[in-house]
Amino acid sequence: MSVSCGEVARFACSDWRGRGRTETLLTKRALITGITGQDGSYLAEHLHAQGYEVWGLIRGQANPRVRGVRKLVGDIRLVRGDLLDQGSLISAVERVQPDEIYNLAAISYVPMSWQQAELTGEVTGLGVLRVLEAIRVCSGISASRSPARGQIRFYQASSSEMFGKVRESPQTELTSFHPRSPYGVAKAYGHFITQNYRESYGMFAVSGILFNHESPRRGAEFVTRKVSLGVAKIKLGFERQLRLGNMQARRDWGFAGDYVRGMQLMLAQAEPADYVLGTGVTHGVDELVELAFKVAGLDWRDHVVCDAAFIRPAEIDDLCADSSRARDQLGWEPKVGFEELVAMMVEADLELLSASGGQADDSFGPDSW
Ligand code: NDP
Ligand code: GDR
Repeated sequence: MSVSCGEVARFACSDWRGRGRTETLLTKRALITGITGQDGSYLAEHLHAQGYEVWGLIRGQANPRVRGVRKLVGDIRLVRGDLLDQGSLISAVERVQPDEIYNLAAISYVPMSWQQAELTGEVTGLGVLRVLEAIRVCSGISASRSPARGQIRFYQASSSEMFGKVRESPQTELTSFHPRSPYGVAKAYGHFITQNYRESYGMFAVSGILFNHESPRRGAEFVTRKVSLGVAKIKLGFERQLRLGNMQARRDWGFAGDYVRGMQLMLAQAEPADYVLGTGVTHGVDELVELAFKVAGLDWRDHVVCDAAFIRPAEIDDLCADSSRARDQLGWEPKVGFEELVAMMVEADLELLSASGGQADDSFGPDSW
């Protein structure tokens, strides 16, 4: 029976243990870890629009962020699981029986990785191994038994943080790593273990090495959102100052909505491979700040204070992506430029804070490392 994209069909099939089931299936079923994060919600929306049945892995007993993601992406199903708990991941894969798994879950805030280095290694590093093991066990794959056709395809959220103290610029899939934080080190482990499972077991496992990508849904602890929220609070009279760390750092910033398209394209290829996604253009934190204040008709020099509490023990000075492989092989290109992105974020926060009387979901407190 052939089912074209987006069509729905009823048919009987067996799960990986051979138990029969009859279900209504969409063409593809995706399981997303990290569904409550920035990328999780955009990816869920994108896959849903492509006709996928979308499942999200949720941790915790009463995760407060579930309501938020349900509001953004109505039509998702949820399954419990935690990257720290191997059994829960096996149960989740067994229950969902996905065609594709996107592993977006991580401790992703770089300063926190110095405060909780071991936990970061467990979640952001070993967590990747646990998801791969769940796939391997549920698919009956071993060193002597390759995966059958129709195997689960796996996407790992690798990061430009792995390049760290960069060896060359711009960075490609072949640039070697010199991570500068426990987070970057953990991501490098996740990257290599994904590659290793591909090479050891023939799994369709790929890493997207993504450069910074932002949006109005970005966590308030990251610099772009901290700035857009700060500008909005100052403009509306709720605050007078914005305290920041290293204003000289440079990043390759893009829009998250563009990057999730690339994730799905990576899993749609005939052969598994790793890809860099970025804009190829870098800007300084100082440029970000100047532009964000300008969008609100303010002068940053009247409000921004440099605070040593936000300086990191080891910094990455400059990152710049060379996404030629993604452009040539996936046909991927970012659509939203830096100026548009900053304006989008400042305007969204002005609207949010105007409506909420200055309240935003930035309750983490000061984000010094
Ligand atoms: P977020 O920090 O917004 O989201 C992280 C997600 O991980 C949350 O949904 C969180 O769930 C989940 N999570 C944390 N710990 C666990 C755990 N133990 N078990 C299960 N889930 C857990 O990240 P982004 O959406 O920005 O990024 C997505 C991924 O891409 C991350 O892996 C990040 O490191 C990586 N990345 C991001 C880039 C960016 O610029 N945004 C660039 C390159 C890579 P909960 O709600 O329960 O806390
Ligand atoms: P990054 O993003 O560390 O690149 O990791 P972040 O926005 O936290 O920092 C970017 C740069 O801004 C400088 N900076 C500040 N950063 C924060 N958070 N707060 C400040 O007050 C501040 N002042 C200056 C930082 O020093 C840094 O140089 C993000 C995360 O999403 C990772 O999970 C992801 O892997 C990488 O991007 C690619």
